[in-house]
Amino acid sequence: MAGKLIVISNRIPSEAAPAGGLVFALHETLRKIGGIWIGSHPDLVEEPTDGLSPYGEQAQYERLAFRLTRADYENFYLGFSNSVLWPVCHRRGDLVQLDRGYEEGYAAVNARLARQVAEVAGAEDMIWVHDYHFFPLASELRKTGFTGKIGFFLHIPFPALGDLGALPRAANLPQWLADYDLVGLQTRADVARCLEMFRAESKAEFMMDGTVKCGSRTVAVQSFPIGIDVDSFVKAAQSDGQGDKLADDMSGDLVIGVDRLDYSKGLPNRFRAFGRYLETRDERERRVSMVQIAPPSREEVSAYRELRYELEELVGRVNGEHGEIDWTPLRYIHRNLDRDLLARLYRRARVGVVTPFADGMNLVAKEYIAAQDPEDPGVLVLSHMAGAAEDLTEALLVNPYDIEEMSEALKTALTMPLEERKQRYAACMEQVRATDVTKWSQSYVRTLQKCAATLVVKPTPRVKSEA
Ligand code: GDG
Repeated sequence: MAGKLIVISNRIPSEAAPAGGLVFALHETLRKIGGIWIGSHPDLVEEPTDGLSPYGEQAQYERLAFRLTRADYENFYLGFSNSVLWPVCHRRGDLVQLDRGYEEGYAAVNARLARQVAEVAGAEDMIWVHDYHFFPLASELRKTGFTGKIGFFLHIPFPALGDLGALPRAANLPQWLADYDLVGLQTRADVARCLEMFRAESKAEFMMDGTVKCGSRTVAVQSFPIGIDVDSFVKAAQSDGQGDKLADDMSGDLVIGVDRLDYSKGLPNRFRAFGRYLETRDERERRVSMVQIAPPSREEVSAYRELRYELEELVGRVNGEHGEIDWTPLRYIHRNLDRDLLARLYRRARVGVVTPFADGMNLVAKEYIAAQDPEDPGVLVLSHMAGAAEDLTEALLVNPYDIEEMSEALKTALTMPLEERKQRYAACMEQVRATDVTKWSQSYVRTLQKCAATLVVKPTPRVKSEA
C-alpha cells in the first residue's frame, strides 16, 4: 500500500494490544500495514475542540481521539445515531425520535471530524470508516478536497427501502454512500437492500462491473460477513477457571443467551419461549436452566430503560411460575462478564439461543459454535433474521416472533442425538472459520485497494501486486 490506512470508528481501544473480536482484527491490520486509528475520546468536553489528540498507549500505529461535547453526545450519539438510525436499520420505525437538534448535531460532528481527519490524511492514504455514526463522513471529507480512497463498513442491517421513509429529509443516504469508493455490508441480503435503495434513486446508474454511479461518483457495494478471532475463542473456552465452578452449581442442562440489552435482540420473546418450553416440559425430564447475560447498553435512551423493566418483570413471572425451592429456571445477569468466563459458559451450555428480530451479523452465534467441544457439542438455536443465519444454515433456525416454534426448537436442541449435534456443529464451525475476523479485515482492505485502483486512482504496479 502506497499510503497509510486510517481507520475511523466511534469507539477506540485505549490499550496497546486489545483482546478479541473486531477491535483485535483492526488492531492487527493496522499493526501489519501501519496507520492511524481515530475514535472518540470517552470523556466529554465542555466546548468543541480543534484537532485530534494522541490517545491511550501507542502501538505500532498511531491512535488519535476526537472530542465530543455533552451536546454532541446527546444529539449525535444518543440522538441521531441511536434514536433515529439504529431503530430505522433494525426495522423499528415506531421507536424513531426525530428532532432537528439531533440532525444538526449529527451533521456538525461529521463535518468537524472530516476537517480533523483531513489534517492528518494524505491523498495516498486509504480511509476505512466504520458504522452508522459516520454515514456522511465521506461526503464531508470530499468537501475538504480529499481525493483518496474511502471505504465504509456498516455493522448493522441495511434498512429496507420502506423503512428509509422514517429518516428526515436531510438524511441523503444514497449520496452519502456514493461518496465512498466501497460500501461493505454484512450479508447478501443487505447488499440487495442497498442496491434497491439506489435503484429507487433517479440519479443512480448501474454499471456493467456491478458498481453504482451516482452523479460524478462511482461506488462498489459488497458483502463482507464479519467473524470472530476463532483460535483465541477456542482457547478461551478450553481454559480452566471459576466459570466451570459456576456452571457446575447449576443442576441439569444449561441454555445460554448473551446479548447487550437491546430491543433488536428479541429478549422478551426468548424469555416467553423458555417459559412456554417449561410449561410443556415433562416433569420427569432433567431440569433445564437458562442463563441470560445482558449487560447494560444506552440506558439514557428511554426505549432501552423500558425494555429493562419489561425483562425484569418477565424473569420474575417465569421463575415465579416454574421455579422450585432448589431451582431457579431463569437466571438473568444485567452485568458485563469476563470474556473467558463467557467462553467457558458457552462450552458448558447444551444450547445457545440467539433470537434477534434484526441483527447485522451477531457474533455471539459464532462464539457459541467456536466454544463447543467437537466430541460433545451443544446446539445453536438461531433467528433466521440474524445476519449469521445466512451462513450458519445448520443451526436450528427459528422465527423470533414465533414463541411456539422457539419453544419446540429448545426441546429439539435439548434432545438432539450426539451424531446430529456433531454434524451440525462441524458444518457451522466450517463457516465460522471461513469468516474469521482477520480474514474479514484483510479481504475488505484488499478490495478497497482494488476498487480504488480501477475506479479512482491510476493503478500502480505495487497496488496491483498486493491485490
Ligand atoms: C454490532 C452489530 C455485529 C456481550 N456481553 C458480554 C460480552 N459481549 C460481547 C459478545 C460479542 C459482542 O459483545 C456482541 O456482539 P454482537 O455481534 O452479538 O452484537 P452488537 O454488540 O450489537 O454488535 C452486530 C457486530 O456489531 C459486529 O459487526 O455482529 O450485528 O449489532 O462479542 O461476546 N463480552 C463480555 N462480557 C459480556 O458480558 N466480555
